[in-house]
Amino acid sequence: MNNLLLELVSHYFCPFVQRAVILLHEKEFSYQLTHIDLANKPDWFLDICPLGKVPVLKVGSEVLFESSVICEYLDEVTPGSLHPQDSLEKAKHRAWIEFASSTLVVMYDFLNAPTEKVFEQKHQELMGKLAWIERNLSTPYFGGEKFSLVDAAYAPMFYYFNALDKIADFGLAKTPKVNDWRQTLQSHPSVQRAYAEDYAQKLLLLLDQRDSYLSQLAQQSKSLSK
Ligand SMILES: N[C@@H](CCC(=O)N[C@@H](CS)C(=O)NCC(=O)O)C(=O)O
Repeated sequence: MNNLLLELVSHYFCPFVQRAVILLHEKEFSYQLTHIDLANKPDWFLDICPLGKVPVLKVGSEVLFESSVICEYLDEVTPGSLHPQDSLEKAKHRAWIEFASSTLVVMYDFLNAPTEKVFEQKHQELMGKLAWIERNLSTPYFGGEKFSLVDAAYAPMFYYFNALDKIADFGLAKTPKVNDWRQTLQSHPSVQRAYAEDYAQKLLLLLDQRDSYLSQLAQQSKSLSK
């Protein structure tokens, strides 16, 4: 089944794309990666994707969109499900995947907050999300001993943490179980393979170019370290 003809339409910095990349590695697919410019979406992409968002997975001539749908599909067509068998547990995992998506949106708003006030608001929101995760997390993985689709959904959030740690201490390690989970996921093989070595550095460069409160903090931390 892993010899499907797969093409993932991607954007380098998109955490939703990274979920799909993690699954592709976890389930040992070979695939082609096509990066697009989201500021200037090509017509062929707009013609196949009703939401105009990445990731899109082309399976032969078929098109899938929405990261959680793509991840479930990749899981289902290969042996060894990354979802719990029990229906209630599976439903709970799906709910926490939704929560991961809402956390990524807050994270994006935090990274791009234009003013200190918005930045502080988003920081509080993010810490609130982490507290919810802390209370519902098993270890070492989200559901216990086994890597699951929930883990793939959250792992890209920690890629962001790596870049933020280079700017300042934002208290991201204050939730101890989340912190341990972060370490577990970052040494999980498919998560490591999906994470480009230079990702944090490139993300910092991108954030630097934005007119955001975080970019001001990044400038300050650079001048302090000189
Ligand atoms: N719910 C979607 C979210 C995907 C998403 O927000 N992708 C962003 C990039 S990270 C995008 O393509 N944005 C382009 C746009 O909104 O025009 C999923 O899980 O796949």
